[in-house]
Amino acid sequence: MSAHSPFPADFLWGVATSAYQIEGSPLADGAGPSIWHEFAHTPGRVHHNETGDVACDHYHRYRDDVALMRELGLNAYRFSVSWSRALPEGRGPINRRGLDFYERLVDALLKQGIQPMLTLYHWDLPAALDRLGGWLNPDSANWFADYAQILFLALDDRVKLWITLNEPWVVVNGGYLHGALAPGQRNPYAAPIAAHNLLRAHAAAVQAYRAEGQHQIGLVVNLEPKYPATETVEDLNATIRADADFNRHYLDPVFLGSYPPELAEIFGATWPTFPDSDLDFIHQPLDFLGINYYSRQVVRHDPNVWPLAAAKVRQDRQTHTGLDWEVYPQGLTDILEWVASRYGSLPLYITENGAAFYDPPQADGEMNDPLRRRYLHDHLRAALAAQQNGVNLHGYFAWSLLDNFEWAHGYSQRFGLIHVDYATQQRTFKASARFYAEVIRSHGATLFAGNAGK
Ligand code: IFM
Repeated sequence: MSAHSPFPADFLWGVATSAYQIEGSPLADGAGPSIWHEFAHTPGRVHHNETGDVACDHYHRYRDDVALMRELGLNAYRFSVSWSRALPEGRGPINRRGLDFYERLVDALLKQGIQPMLTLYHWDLPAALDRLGGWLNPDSANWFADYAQILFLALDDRVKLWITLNEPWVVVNGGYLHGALAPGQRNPYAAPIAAHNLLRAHAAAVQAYRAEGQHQIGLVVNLEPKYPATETVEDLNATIRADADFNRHYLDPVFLGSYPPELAEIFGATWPTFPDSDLDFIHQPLDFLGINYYSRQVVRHDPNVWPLAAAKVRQDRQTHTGLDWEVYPQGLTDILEWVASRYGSLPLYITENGAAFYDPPQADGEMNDPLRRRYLHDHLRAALAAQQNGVNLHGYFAWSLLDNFEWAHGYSQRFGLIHVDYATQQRTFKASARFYAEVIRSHGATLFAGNAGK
């Protein structure tokens, strides 16, 4: 680290994607359907009834996409494995051709000097397991550990960074509490149970890794600092509830061995009692934690919002992204410092950070996306500020390499550093991609150039 190169020499510079969002061909080569395949094919669930059937056709174009990563100068790439490609029924017979795709991808990455970071679960549960109750079935922890073990055996000789789950809060909140995401349940009784089984599944995979694996395993959560709208007791308490629900529901059990007490208040009669032995099992040391950061929330008390009795106060004077998320880089510094102070100094990665903005077409074929470029600049500076305050930060992964399938929003929201023309599958670097490449090339020094944030 020097004045010109503020990031450590072994810092990981990456981008992140997930299987269903980019691969396309979800049923190719013997794969089984996932809950996202079925959800997207249910009319009315996704914007314009769009699906991941083609997406970015990464399943066929992965070599070209790895070449783009190389052009960006990345030294790391975070992707997820589709469980139902490896195990079409979620358990039972292995589909070798499905696994082969990930072997080829990992080999292509390594050949270009790009370190793979592999997520085992990024929301696409095999549909066959959902028919058995999905994450509500207590056996789900064993199903997941068995699947994880198959991946460890296949790839731990080449993959050194493993992630169990991506964003369990979203899986539960979208999939089991409010129903906007697959599998589309709206059930306050289901949500705490699904959350608990996800945590048990995470722990079971970590335990299996300790027996089989040679490298590192961690968890990825999405975090969002919560700030009170006013200093009234009502708003302060609402903020604490929102923080417990969003930021501590998964991290407290993993790192402290207990659920935040506010959850019982939030879920009321639908909050079950969980055995202490489960919490002991969930409370296992991790090698690192991945944090996905996009925005913050200013919170006020609102009894009409179920079940939190807390509402977001829109900050109208601030820039908002296409998804109406406030752009707030300071929140990244705050949340990294909060994690380090509450849970200790384990290695942290920013495993996702990015913004959906409308990118107007340009006559000359150049894609100019000043808001995304600015977002990237300001958040990298915010990450560095936390690191300089002592946070043990090891890498940054921009979301996302390519424009892709943004879940219930279909293709209407573009997060890519690289633009995708879905009619032709042509990829075009946006200005933000060129900026990120320059940040990587200069090892961060360019973030401090006079006009870097413009
Ligand atoms: O696209 C998602 C990703 O799958 C998980 N984290 C947030 C991203 C943007 O919404």
